[in-house]
Amino acid sequence: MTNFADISSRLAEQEIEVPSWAYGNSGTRFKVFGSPGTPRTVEEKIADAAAVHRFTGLAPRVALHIPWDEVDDYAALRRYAEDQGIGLGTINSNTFQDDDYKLGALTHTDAKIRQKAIDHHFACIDVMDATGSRDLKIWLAEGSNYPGQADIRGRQDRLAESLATIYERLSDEQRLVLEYKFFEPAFYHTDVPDWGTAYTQVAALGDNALVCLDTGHHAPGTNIEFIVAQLLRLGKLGSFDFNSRFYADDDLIVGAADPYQLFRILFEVIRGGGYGTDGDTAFMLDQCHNIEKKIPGQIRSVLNVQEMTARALLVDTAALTAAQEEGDVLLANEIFMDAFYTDVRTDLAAWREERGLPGNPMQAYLASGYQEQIEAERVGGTQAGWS
Ligand code: LRH
Ligand code: MN
Ligand code: MN
Repeated sequence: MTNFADISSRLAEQEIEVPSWAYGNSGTRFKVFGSPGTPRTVEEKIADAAAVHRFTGLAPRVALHIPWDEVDDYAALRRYAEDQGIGLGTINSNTFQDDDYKLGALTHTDAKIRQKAIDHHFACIDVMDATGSRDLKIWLAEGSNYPGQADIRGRQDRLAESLATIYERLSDEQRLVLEYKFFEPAFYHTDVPDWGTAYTQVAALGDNALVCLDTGHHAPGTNIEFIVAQLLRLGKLGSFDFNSRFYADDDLIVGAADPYQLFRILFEVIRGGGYGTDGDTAFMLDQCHNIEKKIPGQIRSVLNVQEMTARALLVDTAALTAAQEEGDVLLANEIFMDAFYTDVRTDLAAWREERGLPGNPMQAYLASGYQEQIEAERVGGTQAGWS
């Protein structure tokens, strides 16, 4: 049996990065709903992210998306974040909202357009130098809609060349993480559709090039924990973009659609040495809160990850291995499920209180007056940029 006391120090290793765009207004292509209190500036998004960290102790960094979070002085932005009690995390590049990239960016047949996209990544690396960010995250909206439209092989070659040029610009402390997605916005073929392609591309670059696994970017029924196990085995799981999906790239609250899947993923992360001080796999959220309040949405999200991490840490691995090796199928499954079915909420509340955090972060946030204050003060909040 593994008890909560056995895992409590491991829980302190958990860090979850939140996305700046989760605090902006977002929606679907049908409607973006405005919400009172939405940040009007990058600084206000950072202040909201800092609030999530104050109440949960789980979210010490906020990721930025460039140009959505463009400012004149990134060193000043870093100081602002640090004054608020958090750091600036992953820098996400954006080559999906410029007309020039309609037929591709890093894969485009026109060298001038490829260079424009590479230059954008160089600018992102300059931002990283000023913010102290470790990771450059690249998600590419590139592909084609019709068979025959593009030379899918030639695009892989150009992608490899462009990525190598970007990778060369990174310092030894910086990393490139390449995110895959099986479809959208292209519908016939996508240039980085799966972990195999992402792995192939980053393996050719070097040790500081890794894969980002966004949980919403797989076909229904995909065994994501198997991908986690394989990438960790290969030393190439750089980061997660956590969220939930029912149908497509829904970007819902992580753990909302299928907490058991989240548990299984986290079990493999721990098993594979990707958790906390064991490894370098970054936990990030990539979510949008279209109809719920954004800060509570983020609080719920980091708590969901913490709760499933605790349950995954509770798996009695010695007993599990013994049952597996004896071929005791049902016992092995029972040991696994026992941990999943353990309600850790009371233990987690006590664990937080021991560390000077509110036992119930959601309640504490709602009682703090922060939401009322931002709703009264901020008029005319902006769209996340992503809708
Ligand atoms: C693409 C994606 C990628 C983007 C983010 C806004 O679907 O997951 O990570 O940067 O959404
Ligand atoms: Mn993502
Ligand atoms: Mn996505």
